Amino acid sequence: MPKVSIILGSKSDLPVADRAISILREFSVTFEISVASAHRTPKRVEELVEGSDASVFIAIAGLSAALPGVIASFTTKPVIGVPVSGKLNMDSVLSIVQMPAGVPVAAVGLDRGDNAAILAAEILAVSDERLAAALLEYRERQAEKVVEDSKEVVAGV
Ligand code: RP5
Repeated sequence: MPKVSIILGSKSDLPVADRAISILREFSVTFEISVASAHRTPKRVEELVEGSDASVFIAIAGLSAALPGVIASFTTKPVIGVPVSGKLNMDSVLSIVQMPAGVPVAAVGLDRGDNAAILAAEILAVSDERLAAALLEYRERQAEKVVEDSKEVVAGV
């Protein structure tokens, strides 16, 4: 049973989804992935959400990015929206952030499929000790890299 459902508004959003997929694979979090558009295939979005056993949704969309909000309208499971960059950028960011009261969507940064996957893992880790330990180790590795980077910068000046 997949723990995370990734839904893309369009196949063109795949590069952003790839960032999420590589993080989910790194943490051995099972996922399913599909393409469904809030505007072009609204019924398909409803069917996918209502038919999914996933615990967390990651919705990736650009332009007038209604997809995360529409997914949230069909479920009380957590929905993480990933705005996809384009000509304007603020269009997708605001479409995802500015949800009306009562139907929240968590928003990560522009094209940040990786952060969406980490946040999904953090949500799942509340009841998964293995995942919580893996996330802690990931943070420690990040911190070590900053220290190593600093040494390299100092040595190169
Ligand atoms: C959005 O419109 C999609 O999520 C995508 O980011 C954007 C462009 O879609 P395509 O015209 O490339 O299918 O709905």
